[in-house]
Amino acid sequence: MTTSFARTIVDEWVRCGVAAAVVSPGSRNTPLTLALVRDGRLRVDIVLDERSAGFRALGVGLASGRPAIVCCTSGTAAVNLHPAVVEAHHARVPLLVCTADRPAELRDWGAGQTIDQARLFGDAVRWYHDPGPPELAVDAAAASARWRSLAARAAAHASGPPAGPVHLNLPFREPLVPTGAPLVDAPGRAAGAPWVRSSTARREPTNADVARVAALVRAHPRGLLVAGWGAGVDPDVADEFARAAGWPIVADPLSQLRSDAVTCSVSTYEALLRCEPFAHAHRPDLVVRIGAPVTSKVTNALLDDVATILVDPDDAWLDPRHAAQERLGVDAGALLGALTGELTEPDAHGWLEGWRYAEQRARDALDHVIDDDLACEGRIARDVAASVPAGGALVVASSLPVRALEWCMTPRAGIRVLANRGANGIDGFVSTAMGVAGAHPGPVVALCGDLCLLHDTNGLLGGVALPAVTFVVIDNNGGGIFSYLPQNELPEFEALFATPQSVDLVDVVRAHGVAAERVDLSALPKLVAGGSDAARVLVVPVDRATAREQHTRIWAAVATAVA
Ligand SMILES: Cc1ncc(C[n+]2csc(CCOP(=O)(O)OP(=O)(O)O)c2C)c(N)n1
Ligand SMILES: [Mg+2]
Repeated sequence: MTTSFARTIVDEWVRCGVAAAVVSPGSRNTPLTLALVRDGRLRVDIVLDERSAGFRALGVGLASGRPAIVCCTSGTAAVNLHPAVVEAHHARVPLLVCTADRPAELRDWGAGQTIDQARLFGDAVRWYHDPGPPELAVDAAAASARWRSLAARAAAHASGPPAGPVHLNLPFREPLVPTGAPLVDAPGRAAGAPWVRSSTARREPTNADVARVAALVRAHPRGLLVAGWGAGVDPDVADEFARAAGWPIVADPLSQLRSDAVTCSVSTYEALLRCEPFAHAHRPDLVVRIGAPVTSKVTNALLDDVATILVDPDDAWLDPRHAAQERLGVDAGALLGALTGELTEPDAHGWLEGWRYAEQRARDALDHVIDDDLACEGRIARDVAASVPAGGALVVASSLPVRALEWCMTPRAGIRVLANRGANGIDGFVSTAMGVAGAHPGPVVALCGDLCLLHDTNGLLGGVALPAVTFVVIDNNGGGIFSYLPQNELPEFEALFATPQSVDLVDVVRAHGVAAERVDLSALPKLVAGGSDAARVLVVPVDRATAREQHTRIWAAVATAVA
Protein backbone atom coordinates (compact mmCIF):
# COMPACT_ATOMS: atom_id res chain seq x y z
CA MET A 1 0.00 0.00 0.00
CA THR A 2 2.90 2.30 0.80
CA THR A 3 4.32 1.81 -2.68
CA SER A 4 0.92 2.47 -4.28
CA PHE A 5 0.50 5.64 -2.24
CA ALA A 6 3.95 6.97 -3.15
CA ARG A 7 3.50 6.16 -6.86
CA THR A 8 0.13 7.86 -6.92
CA ILE A 9 1.19 11.12 -5.29
CA VAL A 10 4.23 11.36 -7.57
CA ASP A 11 2.02 10.82 -10.63
CA GLU A 12 -0.35 13.49 -9.35
CA TRP A 13 2.51 15.96 -8.81
CA VAL A 14 3.68 15.43 -12.38
CA ARG A 15 0.13 16.22 -13.52
CA CYS A 16 0.34 19.41 -11.43
CA GLY A 17 3.46 20.52 -13.29
CA VAL A 18 6.15 19.41 -10.87
CA ALA A 19 9.25 18.52 -12.88
CA ALA A 20 12.09 18.14 -10.38
CA ALA A 21 12.90 16.50 -7.08
CA VAL A 22 15.87 16.51 -4.77
CA VAL A 23 16.34 13.46 -2.60
CA SER A 24 18.62 13.00 0.38
CA PRO A 25 19.52 9.42 1.19
CA GLY A 26 17.86 7.64 4.11
CA SER A 27 15.81 4.57 4.89
CA ARG A 28 12.46 5.92 6.06
CA ASN A 29 11.92 7.93 2.86
CA THR A 30 12.55 4.88 0.65
CA PRO A 31 8.95 4.60 -0.64
CA LEU A 32 8.90 8.16 -1.93
CA THR A 33 12.51 8.05 -3.15
CA LEU A 34 11.79 4.97 -5.26
CA ALA A 35 8.55 6.42 -6.59
CA LEU A 36 10.27 9.66 -7.61
CA VAL A 37 13.11 7.91 -9.39
CA ARG A 38 11.12 5.05 -10.91
CA ASP A 39 8.41 7.32 -12.26
CA GLY A 40 11.00 8.43 -14.80
CA ARG A 41 9.43 11.77 -15.66
CA LEU A 42 11.13 13.94 -13.04
CA ARG A 43 14.64 15.26 -12.86
CA VAL A 44 15.85 13.72 -9.59
CA ASP A 45 19.07 14.92 -7.96
CA ILE A 46 20.55 13.04 -5.04
CA VAL A 47 22.10 15.40 -2.50
CA LEU A 48 23.75 14.11 0.67
CA ASP A 49 23.37 17.14 2.94
CA GLU A 50 19.73 18.05 3.57
CA ARG A 51 20.56 21.71 4.06
CA SER A 52 22.04 21.77 0.56
CA ALA A 53 19.17 19.64 -0.75
CA GLY A 54 16.63 22.17 0.50
CA PHE A 55 18.40 25.02 -1.27
CA ARG A 56 18.83 22.96 -4.42
CA ALA A 57 15.06 22.49 -4.60
CA LEU A 58 14.56 26.16 -3.71
CA GLY A 59 16.75 27.16 -6.67
CA VAL A 60 14.52 25.18 -9.02
CA GLY A 61 11.45 27.01 -7.74
CA LEU A 62 13.23 30.37 -7.89
CA ALA A 63 14.12 29.87 -11.55
CA SER A 64 10.98 28.14 -12.78
CA GLY A 65 8.17 29.36 -10.52
CA ARG A 66 7.14 25.73 -10.16
CA PRO A 67 7.62 23.79 -6.93
CA ALA A 68 10.35 21.17 -6.71
CA ILE A 69 10.06 18.32 -4.24
CA VAL A 70 12.66 17.86 -1.55
CA CYS A 71 12.46 14.49 0.15
CA CYS A 72 14.42 13.34 3.19
CA THR A 73 14.38 10.88 6.05
CA SER A 74 13.32 11.58 9.62
CA GLY A 75 15.09 13.22 12.56
CA THR A 76 17.75 15.91 12.21
CA ALA A 77 17.65 15.31 8.43
CA ALA A 78 14.28 17.06 8.39
CA VAL A 79 15.50 19.88 10.64
CA ASN A 80 18.31 20.64 8.19
CA LEU A 81 15.71 21.72 5.63
CA HIS A 82 14.69 24.63 7.82
CA PRO A 83 16.90 27.38 6.28
CA ALA A 84 15.58 26.71 2.78
CA VAL A 85 12.00 26.57 4.07
CA VAL A 86 12.43 29.95 5.76
CA GLU A 87 13.93 31.47 2.63
CA ALA A 88 11.13 30.03 0.47
CA HIS A 89 8.57 31.45 2.88
CA HIS A 90 9.97 34.97 2.86
CA ALA A 91 10.93 35.05 -0.82
CA ARG A 92 7.66 33.41 -1.90
CA VAL A 93 9.33 30.56 -3.73
CA PRO A 94 7.29 27.39 -4.29
CA LEU A 95 8.67 24.32 -2.53
CA LEU A 96 7.26 20.88 -1.66
CA VAL A 97 8.93 19.54 1.46
CA CYS A 98 8.38 15.85 2.19
CA THR A 99 9.81 14.56 5.44
CA ALA A 100 9.48 10.86 6.16
CA ASP A 101 8.47 9.87 9.69
CA ARG A 102 7.70 6.91 11.91
CA PRO A 103 4.00 6.18 12.39
CA ALA A 104 2.37 7.61 15.52
CA GLU A 105 2.81 4.46 17.65
CA LEU A 106 6.59 4.85 17.44
CA ARG A 107 6.80 8.57 18.16
CA ASP A 108 7.84 9.66 21.64
CA TRP A 109 8.69 6.07 22.60
CA GLY A 110 12.40 6.18 22.06
CA ALA A 111 12.38 4.79 18.51
CA GLY A 112 15.57 5.55 16.59
CA GLN A 113 15.88 8.74 14.52
CA THR A 114 12.46 9.85 15.69
CA ILE A 115 11.76 13.41 16.77
CA ASP A 116 8.64 15.55 16.88
CA GLN A 117 8.26 16.64 13.25
CA ALA A 118 4.73 17.98 13.60
CA ARG A 119 4.66 21.58 12.38
CA LEU A 120 8.45 21.49 12.42
CA PHE A 121 8.73 24.71 10.43
CA GLY A 122 6.16 26.65 12.41
CA ASP A 123 4.39 29.43 10.56
CA ALA A 124 6.93 29.45 7.72
CA VAL A 125 4.79 27.17 5.53
CA ARG A 126 1.71 27.77 3.40
CA TRP A 127 0.30 24.41 4.49
CA TYR A 128 1.31 21.62 6.84
CA HIS A 129 -0.26 18.21 6.70
CA ASP A 130 0.35 14.76 8.11
CA PRO A 131 -1.96 12.28 6.40
CA GLY A 132 -0.89 9.34 8.60
CA PRO A 133 0.49 6.11 7.13
CA PRO A 134 -1.17 4.95 3.91
CA GLU A 135 -4.22 2.87 4.85
CA LEU A 136 -3.93 -0.89 4.78
CA ALA A 137 -7.13 -1.46 2.86
CA VAL A 138 -8.45 1.07 0.45
CA ASP A 139 -10.24 0.65 -2.83
CA ALA A 140 -9.11 2.32 -6.01
CA ALA A 141 -11.74 5.06 -5.99
CA ALA A 142 -11.01 6.08 -2.41
CA ALA A 143 -7.26 5.90 -3.04
CA SER A 144 -7.56 8.19 -6.04
CA ALA A 145 -9.67 10.71 -4.17
CA ARG A 146 -7.64 10.79 -0.94
CA TRP A 147 -4.13 10.51 -2.26
CA ARG A 148 -4.53 12.61 -5.36
CA SER A 149 -6.35 15.42 -3.62
CA LEU A 150 -3.60 15.47 -0.99
CA ALA A 151 -0.92 15.84 -3.67
CA ALA A 152 -2.89 18.35 -5.75
CA ARG A 153 -3.65 20.44 -2.69
CA ALA A 154 -0.01 20.47 -1.61
CA ALA A 155 1.08 21.61 -5.08
CA ALA A 156 -1.64 24.27 -5.15
CA HIS A 157 -0.66 25.73 -1.76
CA ALA A 158 3.01 25.75 -2.79
CA SER A 159 2.24 27.49 -6.08
CA GLY A 160 0.17 30.20 -4.42
CA PRO A 161 -0.32 33.03 -4.76
CA PRO A 162 1.54 33.64 -2.64
CA ALA A 163 3.93 30.84 -3.55
CA GLY A 164 5.88 29.26 -0.72
CA PRO A 165 6.81 26.08 1.10
CA VAL A 166 4.42 23.26 1.93
CA HIS A 167 5.40 20.63 4.48
CA LEU A 168 4.03 17.11 4.18
CA ASN A 169 5.11 14.90 7.04
CA LEU A 170 4.73 11.38 5.72
CA PRO A 171 4.80 8.46 8.14
CA PHE A 172 5.69 5.17 6.51
CA ARG A 173 5.33 1.74 8.14
CA GLU A 174 7.73 -1.06 7.36
CA PRO A 175 8.27 -2.73 4.98
CA LEU A 176 9.72 0.30 3.25
CA VAL A 177 10.73 -1.52 0.08
CA PRO A 178 8.19 -2.90 -2.41
CA THR A 179 6.87 -6.29 -1.29
CA GLY A 180 5.69 -7.52 -4.64
CA ALA A 181 2.06 -7.42 -3.43
CA PRO A 182 -0.37 -6.23 -6.11
CA LEU A 183 -0.49 -2.45 -6.39
CA VAL A 184 -3.63 -0.40 -5.96
CA ASP A 185 -4.34 1.37 -9.19
CA ALA A 186 -5.54 4.83 -8.21
CA PRO A 187 -6.36 6.36 -11.58
CA GLY A 188 -6.10 10.11 -12.11
CA ARG A 189 -8.35 12.39 -14.12
CA ALA A 190 -8.65 11.88 -17.85
CA ALA A 191 -5.99 13.25 -20.21
CA GLY A 192 -3.34 13.69 -17.52
CA ALA A 193 -5.24 16.49 -15.79
CA PRO A 194 -4.64 17.27 -12.13
CA TRP A 195 -7.15 15.89 -9.64
CA VAL A 196 -8.10 19.41 -8.56
CA ARG A 197 -7.61 22.45 -10.73
CA SER A 198 -6.88 25.38 -8.46
CA SER A 199 -6.94 28.95 -9.55
CA THR A 200 -6.53 31.78 -7.11
CA ALA A 201 -6.46 34.97 -9.10
CA ARG A 202 -4.55 38.01 -7.92
CA ARG A 203 -6.60 41.13 -7.43
CA GLU A 204 -6.66 43.60 -10.31
CA PRO A 205 -6.74 47.28 -9.40
CA THR A 206 -10.21 48.78 -9.39
CA ASN A 207 -11.09 51.95 -11.30
CA ALA A 208 -11.17 53.73 -7.96
CA ASP A 209 -7.61 52.53 -7.13
CA VAL A 210 -6.36 53.77 -10.48
CA ALA A 211 -8.09 57.13 -10.23
CA ARG A 212 -6.83 57.76 -6.69
CA VAL A 213 -3.20 56.83 -7.41
CA ALA A 214 -3.22 58.67 -10.74
CA ALA A 215 -4.35 61.83 -8.94
CA LEU A 216 -1.51 61.41 -6.45
CA VAL A 217 1.05 60.86 -9.19
CA ARG A 218 -0.18 63.94 -11.06
CA ALA A 219 -0.02 65.98 -7.88
CA HIS A 220 3.58 64.91 -7.22
CA PRO A 221 5.76 65.56 -10.26
CA ARG A 222 8.84 64.89 -8.13
CA GLY A 223 8.16 61.21 -7.65
CA LEU A 224 10.14 57.98 -7.86
CA LEU A 225 9.19 54.51 -8.93
CA VAL A 226 11.31 52.29 -6.67
CA ALA A 227 11.71 48.65 -7.68
CA GLY A 228 13.21 45.91 -5.54
CA TRP A 229 13.13 42.10 -5.76
CA GLY A 230 9.72 40.72 -6.52
CA ALA A 231 8.68 43.80 -8.53
CA GLY A 232 7.26 41.40 -11.12
CA VAL A 233 6.55 43.99 -13.80
CA ASP A 234 7.24 43.80 -17.49
CA PRO A 235 10.10 46.28 -18.23
CA ASP A 236 8.11 47.99 -21.03
CA VAL A 237 5.11 48.53 -18.76
CA ALA A 238 7.29 50.08 -16.05
CA ASP A 239 9.09 52.29 -18.53
CA GLU A 240 5.89 53.52 -20.16
CA PHE A 241 4.51 54.44 -16.76
CA ALA A 242 7.74 56.23 -15.82
CA ARG A 243 7.76 58.24 -19.02
CA ALA A 244 4.10 59.16 -18.67
CA ALA A 245 4.59 60.17 -15.04
CA GLY A 246 7.90 61.92 -15.67
CA TRP A 247 9.44 59.83 -12.87
CA PRO A 248 12.75 57.96 -12.84
CA ILE A 249 12.94 54.30 -11.80
CA VAL A 250 15.30 53.42 -8.98
CA ALA A 251 16.03 49.92 -10.22
CA ASP A 252 17.71 47.35 -7.99
CA PRO A 253 19.20 44.68 -10.30
CA LEU A 254 16.94 42.15 -8.53
CA SER A 255 13.85 44.00 -9.82
CA GLN A 256 14.74 42.91 -13.39
CA LEU A 257 14.20 46.53 -14.42
CA ARG A 258 17.86 47.52 -14.60
CA SER A 259 17.83 47.15 -18.33
CA ASP A 260 19.07 49.34 -21.15
CA ALA A 261 15.62 48.84 -22.64
CA VAL A 262 14.15 50.74 -19.67
CA THR A 263 14.98 54.32 -20.57
CA CYS A 264 13.98 55.79 -17.20
CA SER A 265 15.96 53.29 -15.14
CA VAL A 266 18.61 54.75 -12.81
CA SER A 267 21.50 52.43 -12.01
CA THR A 268 23.84 54.75 -10.11
CA TYR A 269 21.51 55.77 -7.27
CA GLU A 270 23.83 54.48 -4.55
CA ALA A 271 26.64 56.79 -5.63
CA LEU A 272 24.28 59.67 -6.44
CA LEU A 273 22.48 59.57 -3.12
CA ARG A 274 25.71 59.29 -1.16
CA CYS A 275 26.42 62.74 -2.56
CA GLU A 276 24.75 65.05 -0.03
CA PRO A 277 24.01 68.03 -2.33
CA PHE A 278 22.54 65.74 -4.99
CA ALA A 279 20.40 63.87 -2.47
CA HIS A 280 19.17 67.15 -1.02
CA ALA A 281 18.26 68.63 -4.39
CA HIS A 282 16.65 65.40 -5.61
CA ARG A 283 14.50 64.55 -2.64
CA PRO A 284 11.26 63.08 -4.00
CA ASP A 285 7.90 63.93 -2.55
CA LEU A 286 6.19 60.65 -3.41
CA VAL A 287 7.39 57.09 -3.90
CA VAL A 288 5.55 54.24 -5.54
CA ARG A 289 7.38 51.08 -4.61
CA ILE A 290 6.90 47.79 -6.44
CA GLY A 291 8.37 44.73 -4.74
CA ALA A 292 10.68 44.78 -1.74
CA PRO A 293 12.81 47.74 -0.66
CA VAL A 294 15.99 48.13 -2.68
CA THR A 295 19.12 46.77 -1.03
CA SER A 296 20.81 50.17 -0.63
CA LYS A 297 20.74 51.43 2.95
CA VAL A 298 21.56 54.96 1.81
CA THR A 299 18.58 55.02 -0.53
CA ASN A 300 16.17 53.55 1.98
CA ALA A 301 17.30 56.00 4.65
CA LEU A 302 16.70 58.92 2.31
CA LEU A 303 13.20 57.67 1.51
CA ASP A 304 12.43 57.20 5.21
CA ASP A 305 9.97 60.03 5.57
CA VAL A 306 8.80 60.31 1.99
CA ALA A 307 5.15 59.38 1.49
CA THR A 308 5.14 55.90 -0.02
CA ILE A 309 2.60 53.77 -1.83
CA LEU A 310 3.46 50.08 -1.56
CA VAL A 311 2.30 47.80 -4.33
CA ASP A 312 2.51 44.09 -3.62
CA PRO A 313 0.40 41.50 -5.42
CA ASP A 314 0.42 39.24 -2.36
CA ASP A 315 -0.39 42.06 -0.01
CA ALA A 316 2.87 41.54 1.91
CA TRP A 317 3.67 44.32 4.35
CA LEU A 318 7.29 45.04 3.31
CA ASP A 319 7.77 48.34 5.06
CA PRO A 320 10.66 48.13 7.54
CA ARG A 321 10.91 51.91 7.73
CA HIS A 322 7.19 52.44 8.28
CA ALA A 323 7.00 54.83 5.34
CA ALA A 324 3.78 53.55 3.78
CA GLN A 325 0.81 55.85 3.53
CA GLU A 326 -1.08 53.43 1.32
CA ARG A 327 -0.80 49.78 0.39
CA LEU A 328 -2.26 48.19 -2.70
CA GLY A 329 -2.50 44.42 -2.83
CA VAL A 330 -2.78 44.32 -6.60
CA ASP A 331 -0.83 43.19 -9.60
CA ALA A 332 1.79 45.92 -10.12
CA GLY A 333 1.91 45.54 -13.89
CA ALA A 334 -1.85 45.97 -14.17
CA LEU A 335 -1.73 49.05 -11.92
CA LEU A 336 1.15 50.74 -13.75
CA GLY A 337 -0.40 49.94 -17.12
CA ALA A 338 -3.72 51.49 -16.09
CA LEU A 339 -2.00 54.53 -14.56
CA THR A 340 -0.10 55.22 -17.79
CA GLY A 341 -3.39 55.84 -19.57
CA GLU A 342 -4.34 58.42 -16.95
CA LEU A 343 -1.17 60.51 -17.14
CA THR A 344 -0.75 63.12 -19.81
CA GLU A 345 1.81 65.76 -18.85
CA PRO A 346 5.13 63.97 -18.85
CA ASP A 347 7.99 65.71 -17.11
CA ALA A 348 6.73 69.27 -17.35
CA HIS A 349 9.21 70.18 -14.61
CA GLY A 350 12.32 68.51 -16.00
CA TRP A 351 12.53 66.20 -12.98
CA LEU A 352 12.99 63.03 -14.99
CA GLU A 353 15.38 64.75 -17.37
CA GLY A 354 17.48 65.92 -14.40
CA TRP A 355 17.76 62.37 -13.08
CA ARG A 356 18.59 60.98 -16.49
CA TYR A 357 21.29 63.54 -16.99
CA ALA A 358 22.74 62.71 -13.56
CA GLU A 359 22.56 59.01 -14.33
CA GLN A 360 24.54 59.50 -17.50
CA ARG A 361 27.19 61.65 -15.81
CA ALA A 362 27.43 59.26 -12.88
CA ARG A 363 27.61 56.22 -15.13
CA ASP A 364 30.47 57.74 -17.15
CA ALA A 365 32.36 58.76 -14.01
CA LEU A 366 31.84 55.39 -12.35
CA ASP A 367 32.96 53.42 -15.38
CA HIS A 368 35.90 55.74 -15.88
CA VAL A 369 37.25 55.19 -12.35
CA ILE A 370 36.59 51.48 -12.42
CA ASP A 371 38.42 51.13 -15.72
CA ASP A 372 41.35 52.92 -14.11
CA ASP A 373 42.39 49.46 -12.96
CA LEU A 374 40.34 49.17 -9.79
CA ALA A 375 40.37 45.78 -8.11
CA CYS A 376 37.26 45.82 -5.97
CA GLU A 377 33.98 43.93 -5.61
CA GLY A 378 32.14 46.65 -7.56
CA ARG A 379 34.28 46.14 -10.62
CA ILE A 380 33.92 42.37 -10.49
CA ALA A 381 30.15 42.62 -10.12
CA ARG A 382 29.90 45.10 -12.99
CA ASP A 383 32.06 43.01 -15.29
CA VAL A 384 30.40 39.72 -14.46
CA ALA A 385 26.89 41.12 -15.02
CA ALA A 386 27.98 42.55 -18.36
CA SER A 387 29.54 39.25 -19.43
CA VAL A 388 26.74 36.80 -18.66
CA PRO A 389 25.67 35.45 -22.06
CA ALA A 390 22.25 36.64 -23.28
CA GLY A 391 19.50 34.40 -22.04
CA GLY A 392 21.53 33.62 -18.95
CA ALA A 393 20.77 33.92 -15.26
CA LEU A 394 23.04 35.63 -12.75
CA VAL A 395 22.63 34.29 -9.22
CA VAL A 396 24.10 36.68 -6.72
CA ALA A 397 24.93 36.07 -3.07
CA SER A 398 24.01 38.16 -0.08
CA SER A 399 26.66 40.26 1.66
CA LEU A 400 28.87 42.42 -0.58
CA PRO A 401 28.17 40.74 -3.95
CA VAL A 402 24.50 41.79 -4.05
CA ARG A 403 25.48 45.31 -2.95
CA ALA A 404 28.43 45.60 -5.30
CA LEU A 405 26.07 44.63 -8.10
CA GLU A 406 23.58 47.25 -6.99
CA TRP A 407 26.34 49.88 -6.83
CA CYS A 408 27.92 49.17 -10.19
CA MET A 409 25.87 47.02 -12.57
CA THR A 410 25.41 48.68 -15.94
CA PRO A 411 21.83 48.40 -17.22
CA ARG A 412 21.41 45.58 -19.69
CA ALA A 413 18.64 43.42 -21.10
CA GLY A 414 18.61 39.69 -21.68
CA ILE A 415 19.51 38.27 -18.28
CA ARG A 416 17.66 37.40 -15.09
CA VAL A 417 19.20 38.37 -11.78
CA LEU A 418 18.26 36.05 -8.93
CA ALA A 419 19.17 35.98 -5.25
CA ASN A 420 18.04 34.61 -1.91
CA ARG A 421 16.85 37.91 -0.48
CA GLY A 422 13.90 36.62 1.52
CA ALA A 423 16.05 36.14 4.60
CA ASN A 424 19.39 37.46 3.27
CA GLY A 425 21.34 34.37 4.33
CA ILE A 426 24.76 33.54 2.99
CA ASP A 427 23.89 29.86 3.44
CA GLY A 428 22.91 27.40 0.73
CA PHE A 429 24.23 29.56 -2.08
CA VAL A 430 26.12 26.95 -4.10
CA SER A 431 23.09 24.67 -3.98
CA THR A 432 20.67 27.43 -4.90
CA ALA A 433 22.72 28.20 -8.01
CA MET A 434 22.82 24.48 -8.89
CA GLY A 435 19.04 24.36 -8.54
CA VAL A 436 18.64 27.42 -10.75
CA ALA A 437 20.82 25.74 -13.38
CA GLY A 438 18.60 22.66 -13.25
CA ALA A 439 15.60 24.75 -14.26
CA HIS A 440 16.82 27.83 -16.15
CA PRO A 441 17.05 27.20 -19.89
CA GLY A 442 20.15 29.38 -20.48
CA PRO A 443 23.64 29.53 -18.96
CA VAL A 444 23.98 30.24 -15.23
CA VAL A 445 26.65 32.36 -13.60
CA ALA A 446 26.86 32.71 -9.82
CA LEU A 447 28.66 35.48 -7.95
CA CYS A 448 29.52 35.05 -4.28
CA GLY A 449 32.00 35.80 -1.51
CA ASP A 450 34.62 33.46 -0.07
CA LEU A 451 32.76 32.83 3.20
CA CYS A 452 29.54 32.24 1.30
CA LEU A 453 31.23 29.56 -0.81
CA LEU A 454 32.70 27.92 2.30
CA HIS A 455 29.26 27.91 3.93
CA ASP A 456 27.93 25.52 1.29
CA THR A 457 30.84 23.60 -0.16
CA ASN A 458 28.63 20.54 0.34
CA GLY A 459 26.69 21.92 -2.62
CA LEU A 460 29.73 20.92 -4.70
CA LEU A 461 29.33 17.23 -3.88
CA GLY A 462 28.45 15.49 -7.10
CA GLY A 463 31.53 16.67 -8.99
CA VAL A 464 31.32 16.10 -12.71
CA ALA A 465 27.59 15.33 -12.58
CA LEU A 466 26.77 18.85 -11.36
CA PRO A 467 24.99 21.38 -13.57
CA ALA A 468 27.29 23.69 -15.55
CA VAL A 469 27.30 26.73 -13.29
CA THR A 470 30.18 29.19 -13.58
CA PHE A 471 30.92 30.43 -10.06
CA VAL A 472 32.83 33.66 -9.63
CA VAL A 473 34.09 33.81 -6.06
CA ILE A 474 35.36 37.13 -4.78
CA ASP A 475 38.10 36.07 -2.38
CA ASN A 476 38.68 38.98 -0.05
CA ASN A 477 39.56 36.54 2.73
CA GLY A 478 36.66 37.19 5.06
CA GLY A 479 33.45 39.10 5.39
CA GLY A 480 34.22 42.26 3.43
CA ILE A 481 30.81 43.70 4.14
CA PHE A 482 31.63 44.28 7.79
CA SER A 483 34.33 46.78 6.77
CA TYR A 484 31.49 49.11 5.81
CA LEU A 485 29.91 48.92 9.26
CA PRO A 486 30.91 50.59 12.54
CA GLN A 487 32.27 47.20 13.73
CA ASN A 488 35.21 47.94 11.43
CA GLU A 489 36.63 50.23 14.11
CA LEU A 490 36.63 47.60 16.86
CA PRO A 491 39.94 46.03 17.94
CA GLU A 492 38.30 42.61 17.61
CA PHE A 493 37.28 43.29 14.01
CA GLU A 494 39.39 40.65 12.26
CA ALA A 495 38.77 37.91 14.80
CA LEU A 496 35.05 38.42 15.35
CA PHE A 497 33.67 39.95 12.18
CA ALA A 498 35.96 39.60 9.18
CA THR A 499 36.85 36.03 10.24
CA PRO A 500 39.32 35.29 7.43
CA GLN A 501 39.46 31.52 6.88
CA SER A 502 42.75 31.58 5.03
CA VAL A 503 42.02 28.42 3.08
CA ASP A 504 42.99 27.83 -0.51
CA LEU A 505 39.58 27.95 -2.20
CA VAL A 506 40.94 26.45 -5.40
CA ASP A 507 42.17 23.40 -3.49
CA VAL A 508 38.91 23.10 -1.58
CA VAL A 509 36.87 23.16 -4.77
CA ARG A 510 39.17 20.77 -6.63
CA ALA A 511 38.90 18.29 -3.77
CA HIS A 512 35.24 17.96 -4.79
CA GLY A 513 36.20 17.06 -8.36
CA VAL A 514 35.08 20.45 -9.64
CA ALA A 515 37.35 22.55 -11.86
CA ALA A 516 38.75 25.65 -10.20
CA GLU A 517 41.31 28.28 -11.03
CA ARG A 518 42.51 31.58 -9.67
CA VAL A 519 41.90 34.27 -12.26
CA ASP A 520 42.98 37.80 -12.80
CA LEU A 521 40.38 40.55 -12.97
CA SER A 522 41.21 41.42 -16.53
CA ALA A 523 40.72 37.84 -17.69
CA LEU A 524 37.36 37.48 -15.99
CA PRO A 525 34.91 38.95 -18.56
CA LYS A 526 36.11 36.67 -21.35
CA LEU A 527 36.02 33.60 -19.15
CA VAL A 528 32.47 34.33 -17.99
CA ALA A 529 31.26 35.17 -21.49
CA GLY A 530 32.79 31.97 -22.87
CA GLY A 531 30.47 29.78 -20.81
CA SER A 532 31.25 26.25 -19.78
CA ASP A 533 29.78 22.79 -20.16
CA ALA A 534 30.63 21.75 -16.61
CA ALA A 535 30.54 23.34 -13.18
CA ARG A 536 33.62 25.44 -12.51
CA VAL A 537 34.81 27.98 -10.00
CA LEU A 538 36.78 31.10 -10.84
CA VAL A 539 38.41 32.57 -7.75
CA VAL A 540 39.24 36.26 -7.98
CA PRO A 541 41.53 37.52 -5.22
CA VAL A 542 40.77 40.99 -3.86
CA ASP A 543 42.44 42.91 -1.08
CA ARG A 544 39.68 43.83 1.37
CA ALA A 545 41.12 47.12 2.63
CA THR A 546 42.15 48.36 -0.80
CA ALA A 547 38.75 47.48 -2.22
CA ARG A 548 36.99 49.51 0.43
CA GLU A 549 39.12 52.52 -0.34
CA GLN A 550 38.45 52.05 -4.05
CA HIS A 551 34.69 52.09 -3.57
CA THR A 552 35.13 55.41 -1.80
CA ARG A 553 36.98 56.63 -4.89
CA ILE A 554 34.02 55.66 -7.07
CA TRP A 555 31.60 57.61 -4.91
CA ALA A 556 33.91 60.63 -4.83
CA ALA A 557 34.23 60.62 -8.62
CA VAL A 558 30.45 60.48 -9.05
CA ALA A 559 30.01 63.32 -6.55
CA THR A 560 32.45 65.44 -8.55
CA ALA A 561 30.74 64.57 -11.82
CA VAL A 562 27.31 65.72 -10.64
CA ALA A 563 28.50 68.66 -8.53
C1 LIG B 1 23.46 32.07 7.26
C2 LIG B 1 24.07 33.39 7.60
N1 LIG B 1 24.99 33.47 8.60
C3 LIG B 1 25.56 34.64 8.90
C4 LIG B 1 25.22 35.78 8.21
C5 LIG B 1 25.89 37.09 8.57
N2 LIG B 1 26.79 37.51 7.50
C6 LIG B 1 26.42 38.44 6.61
S1 LIG B 1 27.58 38.79 5.52
C7 LIG B 1 28.67 37.71 6.20
C8 LIG B 1 30.04 37.57 5.63
C9 LIG B 1 30.04 37.13 4.22
O1 LIG B 1 31.33 37.08 3.69
P1 LIG B 1 31.61 36.75 2.17
O2 LIG B 1 30.67 35.72 1.72
O3 LIG B 1 33.05 36.47 2.03
O4 LIG B 1 31.19 38.09 1.42
P2 LIG B 1 31.92 39.51 1.41
O5 LIG B 1 31.18 40.39 2.36
O6 LIG B 1 33.34 39.35 1.77
O7 LIG B 1 31.78 39.99 0.02
C10 LIG B 1 28.08 37.07 7.29
C11 LIG B 1 28.76 36.07 8.13
C12 LIG B 1 24.26 35.66 7.18
N3 LIG B 1 23.85 36.69 6.44
N4 LIG B 1 23.72 34.46 6.89
MG1 LIG C 1 34.57 37.74 1.55
